[in-house]
Amino acid sequence: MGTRLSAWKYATISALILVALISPSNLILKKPLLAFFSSEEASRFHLSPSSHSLRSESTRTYNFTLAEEVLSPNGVQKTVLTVNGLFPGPTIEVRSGDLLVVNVYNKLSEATSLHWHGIRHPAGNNSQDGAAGVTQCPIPPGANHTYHIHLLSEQYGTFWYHSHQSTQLSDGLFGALIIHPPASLAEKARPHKDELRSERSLRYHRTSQSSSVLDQVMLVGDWYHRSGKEVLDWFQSLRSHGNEPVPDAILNNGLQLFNCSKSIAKIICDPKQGRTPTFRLHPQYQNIIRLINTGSIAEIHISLDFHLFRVIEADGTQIQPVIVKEITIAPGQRYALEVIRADEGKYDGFWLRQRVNYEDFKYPNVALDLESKSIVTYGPRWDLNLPSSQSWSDIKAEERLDPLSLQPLDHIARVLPPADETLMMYVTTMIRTATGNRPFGYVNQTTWKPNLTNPVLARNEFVSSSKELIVPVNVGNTSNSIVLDIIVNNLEDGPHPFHLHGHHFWPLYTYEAVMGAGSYKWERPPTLPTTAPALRDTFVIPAKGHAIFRVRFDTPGMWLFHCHVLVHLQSGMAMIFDVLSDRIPQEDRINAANSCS
Ligand SMILES: [Cu+2]
Repeated sequence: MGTRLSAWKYATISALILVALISPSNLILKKPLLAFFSSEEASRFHLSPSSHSLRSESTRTYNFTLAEEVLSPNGVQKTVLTVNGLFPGPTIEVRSGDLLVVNVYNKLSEATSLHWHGIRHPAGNNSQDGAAGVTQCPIPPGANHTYHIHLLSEQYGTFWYHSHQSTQLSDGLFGALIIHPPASLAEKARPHKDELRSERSLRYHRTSQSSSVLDQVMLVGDWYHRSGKEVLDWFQSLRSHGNEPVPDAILNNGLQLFNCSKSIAKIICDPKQGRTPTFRLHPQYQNIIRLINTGSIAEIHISLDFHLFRVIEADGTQIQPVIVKEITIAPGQRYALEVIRADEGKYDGFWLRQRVNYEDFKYPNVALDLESKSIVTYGPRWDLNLPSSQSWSDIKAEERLDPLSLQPLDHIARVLPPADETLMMYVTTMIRTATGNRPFGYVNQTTWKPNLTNPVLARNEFVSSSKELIVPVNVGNTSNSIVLDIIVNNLEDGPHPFHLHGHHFWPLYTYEAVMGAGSYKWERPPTLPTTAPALRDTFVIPAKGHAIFRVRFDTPGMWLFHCHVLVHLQSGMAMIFDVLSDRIPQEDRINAANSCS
């Protein structure tokens, strides 16, 4: 009785707050959710757009204590890296133009660093990028380090933070970072009325045309029961024969239910500690999900029974919405989507399917459920039976998200500048006798090994070596930027999701060979688009093929470009763009050097 009374009280108070906040331009509201979700259910993965869109730019400070804790996210015990006792880490919510200050206290037993994935730092802030060995020394155990992240006034969307040191990402050191647009931009980002009208003519319904939004985050990614170090050691041992380690599970927001009897490896497993991830949607609201692939290797296909996805954002770029039944998301990538119900109200709960490709793995792992699931419901979750919904059985090619076809929402952003120069690269993993028959990742015959005591940015000279490929990117005296076409050839039979730090790029073209090698041929250049596709910061280079990315480099600094597959990065598949290094302010370089003392 007491709980119910206080719920009513909350509802009344929030209604009053609402009345105070509502003006015709303030369309994004979330306060009533206090009444919709019980306090137990209201989650740290639920976002509060209005708390940020409606305020002015300010300094937002987060204090992060990193620690090692033995947890059982899916019932299987593992030493997990937590932030303030949480796995995944707390959700950071800010707005465009904020100064985000993160005080990190490293209580881990090893050094660490945090990278703000997808964030475009203004000039002079390369040292805040968090790439250990490139822009800073890692933060030693027991030490503090403060990041000052100046968010650009035009950047907003779905981002994340994660460790950029060693294998800590695969042990759980990550969290969501959401930048809300100010109300003026939020208005612009909403779909055009024409688009909504044409959607309504389709044979499904958005539950309402409500202007209220339920906005939540899903951190979906693969999970190893072993520690990241054991996984990497195995990959780099003679035993792996260069085969990538197959994960054991897919977690959603740090949860899953594991069938303990399925593991042939030695594990400590208690099924009572695992839980099927469950998400509640609001039947009257616009339901937005921000998907982030936080995994170490697997691309994940995501679909929701009897629902369509209206994808509105990719890697922080607002896109012309596309409606699909299935999304494939690679490690590091993000998509924001609106969930649209397409059944006749027959079901209470639905399966969200998180499928991985068996073909992506070179040996079987019986522990891995190839179609791990979460539950999505519109009702309270405590009286829920397991969903009886069926999967989409007839997903056609055009009903899957085609990442190359995504168009920016902003018409001005559709202008594609021509390339000033073209750069060719080759990436692969190789087993060579010179490296003791152990696999290493390569970019153009170099295998990256971060120098953890003398980061690149802190040096007097930026010179390439076999362990650090540093490619200078310079512009003429009269310009502040240069546009490069980067052709990345993938010499092996597995894909590589590549991530560029500090810049976004236009993915112009990809090619995957059916047989043999699929490297770029100068004599037969493909036809490239003439208008700009949506800017990305992470994109898959297909197996035995190549990709062409166009980048406008405009921010001075040492920016890493690397594969986001953990064992590929950790065994060397990375290189550095030395962008306009003569314009890097001394203070930025001193910051990098000071991180080492
Ligand atoms: Cu890779």
